[in-house]
Amino acid sequence: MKIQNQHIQDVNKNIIEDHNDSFDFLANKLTKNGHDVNTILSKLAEFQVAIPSWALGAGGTRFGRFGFYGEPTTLEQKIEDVGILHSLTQTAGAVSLHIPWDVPQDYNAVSELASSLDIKFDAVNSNTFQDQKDVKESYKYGSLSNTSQAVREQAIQHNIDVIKIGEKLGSKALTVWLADGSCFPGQNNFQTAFQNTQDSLKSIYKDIPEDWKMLIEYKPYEPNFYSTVIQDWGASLMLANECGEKAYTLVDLGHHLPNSNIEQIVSILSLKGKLGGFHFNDSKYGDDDLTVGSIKPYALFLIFNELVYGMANNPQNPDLAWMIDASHNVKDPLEDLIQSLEAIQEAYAKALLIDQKALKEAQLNNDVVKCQEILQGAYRTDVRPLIEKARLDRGGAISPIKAYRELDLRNYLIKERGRNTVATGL
Ligand code: PSV
Ligand code: MN
Ligand code: MN
Repeated sequence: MKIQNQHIQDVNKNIIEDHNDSFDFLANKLTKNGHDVNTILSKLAEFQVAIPSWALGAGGTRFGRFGFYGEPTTLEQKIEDVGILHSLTQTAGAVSLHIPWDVPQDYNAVSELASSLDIKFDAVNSNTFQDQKDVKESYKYGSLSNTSQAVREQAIQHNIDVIKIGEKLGSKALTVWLADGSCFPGQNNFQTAFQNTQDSLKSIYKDIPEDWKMLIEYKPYEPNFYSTVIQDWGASLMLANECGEKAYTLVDLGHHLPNSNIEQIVSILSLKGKLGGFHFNDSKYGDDDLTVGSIKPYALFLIFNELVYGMANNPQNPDLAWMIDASHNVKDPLEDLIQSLEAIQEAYAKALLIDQKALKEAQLNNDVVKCQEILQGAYRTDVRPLIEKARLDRGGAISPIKAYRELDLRNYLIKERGRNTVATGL
């Protein structure tokens, strides 16, 4: 299913006047305060976030899964869903595939479909946290860290196969997330597990193409509950440094212990030129994978402050691979992703409003109150008209949720695909 641009414009018609009023008011105010509104708008329009193939269906928990009707079952349908998101929001111009869930049957057809919807293939993700069909070795006790060489070799080969698939689609990065770890003290020798992982990653790295990145994701716990081999950014950074300059750390917002200062992690990785990728989500307790910005929007803004600073001051970093990594148990996945995309844009726009010069001056004067005023002044600005305008200028919807509902898109998908479809993935 492809949305006609005219349909989006028809929905926009009813709210365009309101939008124009609030945009003009905000743009005047920002211009008076020395902001270049057009530059902000083009930065917002350029900011594209990848949608992972596993976020397009209902997630579920270990207690059960409540399906969402009309879920995509094939790779083509997943790409079409991203196409819907992109048409409405103009900020979801990429998809991140998970192998083996998303191995294309027909590479040309898949590539053509994606480019017809203006969608690129972002990082490809390997999967050594489940046992795959028709393979000899099991990952029950780990993959790249396993004490068995045969298991490690199988996991290494899988990652190399994933790179080859990504190359055919034009991806430029491999993301490695390992479930490896232990559930009980004494189960693993920490040093052996880490050393094995390092050696395995180095073997994979040899096959990373010249213009690719290898992104190493960390996570402190789950599915292993006593230890995780790559548990934090320090472990990830050590491994990336060992592998070489094409290897980077990937920060997933949900992969930190409670109250971690994620913005500081982001800042120091940027300084060291080792921040390569970013997974957005939100959480109250752990790796909850909730809608971005739904629980801690101020923390998200502070993280964006560091990202914006890093993008402006740390050319030693590559262009980051941005992705939403969320799970949808009670909401329509597409509505949830729209809300996430909006929250990302909102935090980014607010961070762009921070007067960096004034902040630096206040920091040099140790004017702590002023520093806080500057940050919170930007945070308290209602930037929604800017985001609306950035979308509208590119043919998107002023209000993507409203358009999604008014165009009755879920029912179209149900009619096309049937009710009880189940998306492959997490
Ligand atoms: C599991 O925590 C996880 O959500 C990681 O964040 C990965 O990015 C993703 O699964 C898919 O491999
Ligand atoms: Mn992740
Ligand atoms: Mn996660």
